[in-house]
Amino acid sequence: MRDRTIYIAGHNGMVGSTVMETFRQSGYLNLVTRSSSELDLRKQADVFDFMTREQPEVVILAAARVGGILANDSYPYQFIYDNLAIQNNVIEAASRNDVEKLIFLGSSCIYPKHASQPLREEYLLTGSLEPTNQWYAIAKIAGIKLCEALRKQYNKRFMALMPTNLYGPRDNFDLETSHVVPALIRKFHEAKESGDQPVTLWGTGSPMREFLHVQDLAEAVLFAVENDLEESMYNIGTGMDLSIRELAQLIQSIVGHRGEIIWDTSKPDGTPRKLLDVSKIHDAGWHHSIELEKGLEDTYSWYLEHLNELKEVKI
Ligand code: GFB
Repeated sequence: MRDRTIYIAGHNGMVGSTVMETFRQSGYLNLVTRSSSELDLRKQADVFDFMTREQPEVVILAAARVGGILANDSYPYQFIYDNLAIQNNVIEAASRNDVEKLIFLGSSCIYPKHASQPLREEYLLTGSLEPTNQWYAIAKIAGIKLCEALRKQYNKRFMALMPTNLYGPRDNFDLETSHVVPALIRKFHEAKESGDQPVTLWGTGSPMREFLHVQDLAEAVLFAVENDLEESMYNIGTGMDLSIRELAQLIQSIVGHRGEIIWDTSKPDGTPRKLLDVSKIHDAGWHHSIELEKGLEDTYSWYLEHLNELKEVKI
């Protein structure tokens, strides 16, 4: 099994790079990768040529246009178009070339804004989406449905994993486009360094969020590659959430900042809550292993070690 050729799309991102490292450490040696400058996944002909030449047996689709609440709200066209183009091209090319298994990665924002909690897989498409990330969510829902249709019509082993909000080493620490965890690590660190200045955070602090360390997601991808899972879609999370205010207090204490926290309510809160029901993947045999506090401590250590190399990633 470990000699199978596996194409990891998006291997330079936080998810793709962690998946690649995890597969390498588990003894997979035939890993195929291309950077976005070598292969633009939005270009259909190039993706078809690449897949025909390489003939991977497994494809992990971790390439996507991603970002935090403000990036999603500010660049709606890039979030819907780039994601649709990438996944259409990769999924169709994989299907045409008889790839044995494809794992498509989505996000918990695909569920309706006011769905009951915790979110079960069958709540998909039962209500309207959170407006700030509807563009990204619609693209991801289309990707899930592409895999489901190929499964239903052609019996392909193409499936989707829906991770909750992710964090960890190699995240995007740009303050405009990042997610909340890297933004808070950077804001509290920089405020501490300038003498415990006040830190301004977005929204009211009341939204509830669930966080999964990217290493746990990589383990879930490995689990999905190595096992024959029955369903076409599985939620991947910890099953536990906390408020953004509680998250802020936790990161503040890990970083050691002693100043004030100011809430800028002109910035959006987004979905009030999105806690995943993870019973399906638990029943299949996967469970997360990194608890939030430990994961945040490790991420802060990684941030400190890489402060000098961190480049600002802008869309
Ligand atoms: O992580 P985040 O950007 O994304 O924001 P979402 C989570 C919450 O943290 C929101 C608050 O309520 C933000 O208002 N927050 C407070 C901050 N301070 C900050 C800050 O400095 N930076 C950021 N980024 N947030 C995204 C979706 O939603 O989640 C994506 O837009 C995707 O499409 C991703 O699904 C997982 O959880 O609100």
